[in-house]
Amino acid sequence: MRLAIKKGREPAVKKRGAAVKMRKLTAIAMMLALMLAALTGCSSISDGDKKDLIVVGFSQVGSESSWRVANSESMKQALSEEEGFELIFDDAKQKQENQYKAIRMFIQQQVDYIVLAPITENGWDDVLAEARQAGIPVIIVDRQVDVSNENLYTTWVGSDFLEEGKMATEWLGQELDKRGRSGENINILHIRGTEGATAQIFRTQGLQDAVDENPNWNIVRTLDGEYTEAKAYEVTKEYLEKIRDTGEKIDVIYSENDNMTFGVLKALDEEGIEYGGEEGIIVISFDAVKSSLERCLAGDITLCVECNPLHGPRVANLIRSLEAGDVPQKKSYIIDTFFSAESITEEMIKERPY
Ligand code: GZL
Repeated sequence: MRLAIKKGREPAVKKRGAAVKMRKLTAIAMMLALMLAALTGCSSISDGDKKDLIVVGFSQVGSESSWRVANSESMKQALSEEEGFELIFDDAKQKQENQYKAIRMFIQQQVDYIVLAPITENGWDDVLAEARQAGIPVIIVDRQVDVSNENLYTTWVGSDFLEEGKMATEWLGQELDKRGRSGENINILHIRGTEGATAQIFRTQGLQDAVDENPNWNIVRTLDGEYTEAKAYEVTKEYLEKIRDTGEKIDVIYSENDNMTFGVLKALDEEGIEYGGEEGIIVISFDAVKSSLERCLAGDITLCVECNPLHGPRVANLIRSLEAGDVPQKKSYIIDTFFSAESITEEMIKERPY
């Protein structure tokens, strides 16, 4: 039945119907908005509150290792809107020029702070001078920068990589002693991280210093694994094929991160070379991510040297102290530890956050 409609007035029944329809449409719109916010991670923070957020541009090296993934997650959690920050995250995919681009983008966006995890130590003077010129404080995290003027960055936080190397080689000396092998010729296969990265420079120096002190220790080969499992597998496979008929033996593997260690062990498995245990090749690995601790428990890896990646809260606190007008110390070193196949337990692994 069609209702006669007087010009200019909605019949009540139609008005009610329209109100019901409007309420339904509003409910649907709200539900869609909430779903969109949940899906896109858009915050429920109003624009007004957004103005109070501290805007941070973070240039991350890449996602080359389990350590790096844990580091990124820590930064994202600590520099979240709930914590009072607006984070602009850029993954440089292990290319320094991408970090240059990211920093210049952050300058254009006039962020409040720039955080840089530099892929290598050199090549930062110009771009950091641009940030300084723009009046944007720069916090360096993890690896360090080698710059002509330390005023080009505000502060740095990260691990003491030389200390990590010393921990590993002092433990190795004790382990060889325990095995009654301290007088033997010891052949060391050295798997190096990305050349020029602070972690590589100083973990390598830790090994070299120990070799200089122990004339019976020999680095038989240094292979560049670039902190990735794939590259370390490739170069180790090639090396093992080369020494297959030479009788060259390996007593120790000194691998500058866990992902490279996994690649090395895969190549050893394919070559039928045994490792680990109390008699086999001693495997030393850096980072101590959960998956390497599990292989330590299994006896494949003999020593896991920690390199704590959870810098997010440390960086957030540095920014808060700068906001409060404090002047943080130029360099903040965190303390790492190590785990051996002899000491590691399932319970310890369960407690590890990454
Ligand atoms: C160390 C960090 C290194 C890790 C690797 O702090 O720079 O880079 O040891 C990572 O796993 O790729």
